[in-house]
Amino acid sequence: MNSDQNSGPSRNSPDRRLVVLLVVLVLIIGLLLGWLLGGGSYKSDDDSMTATEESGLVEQAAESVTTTAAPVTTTAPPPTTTAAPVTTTAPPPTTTQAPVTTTAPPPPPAPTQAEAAGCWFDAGPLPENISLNMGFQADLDGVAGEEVAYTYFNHDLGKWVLRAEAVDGSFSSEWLIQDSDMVFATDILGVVDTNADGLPELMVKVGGGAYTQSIGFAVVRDCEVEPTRNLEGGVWTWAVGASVQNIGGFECTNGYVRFETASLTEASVWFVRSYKNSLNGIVWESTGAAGSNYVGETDDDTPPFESGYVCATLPSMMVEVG
Ligand SMILES: [Ca+2]
Ligand SMILES: [Ca+2]
Repeated sequence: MNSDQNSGPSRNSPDRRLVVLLVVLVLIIGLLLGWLLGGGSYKSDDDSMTATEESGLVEQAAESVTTTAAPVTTTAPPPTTTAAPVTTTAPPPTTTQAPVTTTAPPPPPAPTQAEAAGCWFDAGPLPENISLNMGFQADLDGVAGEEVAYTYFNHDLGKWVLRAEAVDGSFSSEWLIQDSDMVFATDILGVVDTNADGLPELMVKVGGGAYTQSIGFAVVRDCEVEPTRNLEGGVWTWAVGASVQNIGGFECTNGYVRFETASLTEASVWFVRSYKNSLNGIVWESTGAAGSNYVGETDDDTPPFESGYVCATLPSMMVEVG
């Protein structure tokens, strides 16, 4: 039995081994073919993966670049938003100017010059038989608006009159110049400020003789025009001019007026009198300074001063009146 069992396989062994060898060869060839074909596909997969990975990195890099650039554009807007408030703050001035024009109309009831000055005076209408001189218009009392002062000759009275009126007609006042006459026309010579108090005086020619003119000063205060006076209460006038034996004049300076007069004596020298006077209210007073008054004589017949007057005038406007 053992021999049969052993002889069987030994008899068929060459064929079986050939078959096994062929099967092994087929398997090996199949494996080789499979490896060759499969290796190419792996390599291409790897390449595609790396390629997609690289492209992915490029895209991420590109995105990171754009996302980092974006903050720059987001930080730029703030300046434009801060610039806008400047344009919004500009309009307010135009809106605040508008109220001024709307508040301007309401206060039209302005007081008259007399009401503003707290006084009242009415000289009445001008007489009919008169001759008028030109008027001087300025703020003569230092209150409210301007006043006009002028002289006129009243033919019925044979006298000159100094008249002052508020421009708005709320007050008027007159001074009858007693020393005036028809021969020498009375005129306002100018608006001055002899005492440097800011309030004007009217320098007025109130009379005259052959070689001289008589000059006085008047003021407009409390709605009235009135002459200035000496300490005794008389109307202050000063003779200005020159004759053979007399000269007179004055000079306004430093808030006072130096009035001078001189007469030629029989000894052929000039007897001189000089007064430094300052207007206090409507009264002329000595300045009180040492040497304010001077009385003396010259050494010879040379005149001690020039006749006439020097007094700076304030701005005023010449106007037609009546
Ligand atoms: Ca006035
Ligand atoms: Ca004055």
